[in-house]
Amino acid sequence: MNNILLKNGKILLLAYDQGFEHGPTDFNDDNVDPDYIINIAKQTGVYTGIVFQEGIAEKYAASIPLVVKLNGKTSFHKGEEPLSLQLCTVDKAVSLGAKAVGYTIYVGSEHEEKMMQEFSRIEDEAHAKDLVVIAWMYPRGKHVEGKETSRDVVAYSARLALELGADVAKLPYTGDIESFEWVIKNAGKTLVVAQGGAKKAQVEFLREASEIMQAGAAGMAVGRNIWQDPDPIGLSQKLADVIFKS
Ligand code: FBP
Repeated sequence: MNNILLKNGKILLLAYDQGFEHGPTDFNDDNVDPDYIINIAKQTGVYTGIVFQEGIAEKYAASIPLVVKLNGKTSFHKGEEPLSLQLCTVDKAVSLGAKAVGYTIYVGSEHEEKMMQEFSRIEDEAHAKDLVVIAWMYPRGKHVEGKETSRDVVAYSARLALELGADVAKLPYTGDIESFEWVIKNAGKTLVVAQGGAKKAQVEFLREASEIMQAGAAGMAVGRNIWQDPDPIGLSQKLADVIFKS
């Protein structure tokens, strides 16, 4: 894997694809504007990459290493077995200046095979172009219901990311250091970054970040916890202290 997303061997991504995944329900008058998010990244200088779907990547200039998310699904199909298919090609991501591509696999979904096949093809194409490949490994669907953050299911997801050839696996935090250490061991040479999740109090978010790093993670990919915070700049700096100084 090339080192483009690494600083001191760590990764801190600012994720902003929630407008696609969740819809405007996550936004207020400020963070509905992609430039507000880009400004957080520019002003703080702490993010090693920024994650967009292709449309935002095309229309907004970020000047921060770009991760283009290649698949996505809306939130209109709750209760169905999740499936997220490719919407943007690797070639298009390259033409937008991407240094990395991201793809979500819903581990445990009845459709996981389709996503794994698509991911596998994308991964070959992206590696041939020297892009970093990030797998969003999210346990979802009735076969893993209630176990989305359990040690064994998240460790299995981490292992799949390694077996599939991902450079980086983005995984949910399991809630304690010991179980997340096991997750990271299963990922082998695939780097693990933890997802931020829904907005929490700053102390809780920073405590979780510290535990994630103590477990040996390479970093985090965060969205709502930063750009829904009233002080995204201050919180980004506090988070960077945890990620890069651990
Ligand atoms: P957050 O830090 O806001 O959770 O963002 C991380 C992320 O993976 C986004 O890239 C994605 O849009 C979102 O979470 C999906 O969350 P979920 O599948 O839980 O709805």
